[in-house]
Amino acid sequence: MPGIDGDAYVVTPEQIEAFERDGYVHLPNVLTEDEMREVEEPAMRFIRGEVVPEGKDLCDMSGATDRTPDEYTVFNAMLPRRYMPSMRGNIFERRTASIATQLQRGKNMAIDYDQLLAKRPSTSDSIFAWHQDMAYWPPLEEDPSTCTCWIAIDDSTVENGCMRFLPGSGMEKELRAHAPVKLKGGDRADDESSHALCTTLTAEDETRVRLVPIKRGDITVHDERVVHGSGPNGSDGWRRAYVLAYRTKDVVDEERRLGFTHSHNDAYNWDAFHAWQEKAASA
Ligand SMILES: O=C(O)CCC(=O)C(=O)O
Repeated sequence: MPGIDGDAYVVTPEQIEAFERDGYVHLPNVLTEDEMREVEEPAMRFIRGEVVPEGKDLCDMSGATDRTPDEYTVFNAMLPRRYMPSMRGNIFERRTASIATQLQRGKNMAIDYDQLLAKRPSTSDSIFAWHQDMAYWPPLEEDPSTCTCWIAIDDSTVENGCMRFLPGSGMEKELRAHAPVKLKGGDRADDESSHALCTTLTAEDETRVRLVPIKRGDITVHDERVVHGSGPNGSDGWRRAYVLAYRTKDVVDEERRLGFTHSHNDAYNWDAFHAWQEKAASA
């Protein structure tokens, strides 16, 4: 039977095909209401400022650089499991481990990083710009296959800025060009301070965009190349989500050898991006 099976979650062949074809898939009811506490309670400790990630691991992914955490419109805590180790091994990890293995057809997948993303209510710039995840990461030798499991802590709706995807965009031969998100007022932030990258959609792309509203406890899973992002939160509640990304064990090991942990404080982080950008520019 598809769905929850103890610590596992059984994915259907159709869901695996959708993931491979579109670059993302929506899986309903991955955590029950009771199980959601294991994700929501730690998330609230970050949002309330009781656990504070170091340096740039607490940032605003809207692209703004001049705000304090209580003003961030896309409140982003990188690596919650590093800063609150009691989160490790929770039910979301156990279930998504089984999902990642199935979607990647038995590959050896390991947790690469996690992230908490909370959009402040009624904020017009709480936009997560269009991007491909690989644009944020260094190009490596090993198999880059990824399952980024994004769980809705609140019902995620068109109004509050649900995920949106450009299906099939990950099949394109090259990564699209990305640039740092522009700050308000038209000044381009340097990548070091802005944290956020964006790519531009064509008019034809726009006709193919899929908005993916999901319920609390549902997840979307996306790969490393699909173009995706999310719109602003125009509702009067938060849009909270927790992300756990699995990549092949080989690529995670390669990243760590290079000192790349997905912390925004890594010395290698933006060097890798520059190398990628230069490669794209000279292609
Ligand atoms: O939470 C969002 O709106 C965007 C998240 C995202 O882009 C990601 O997890 O790769």
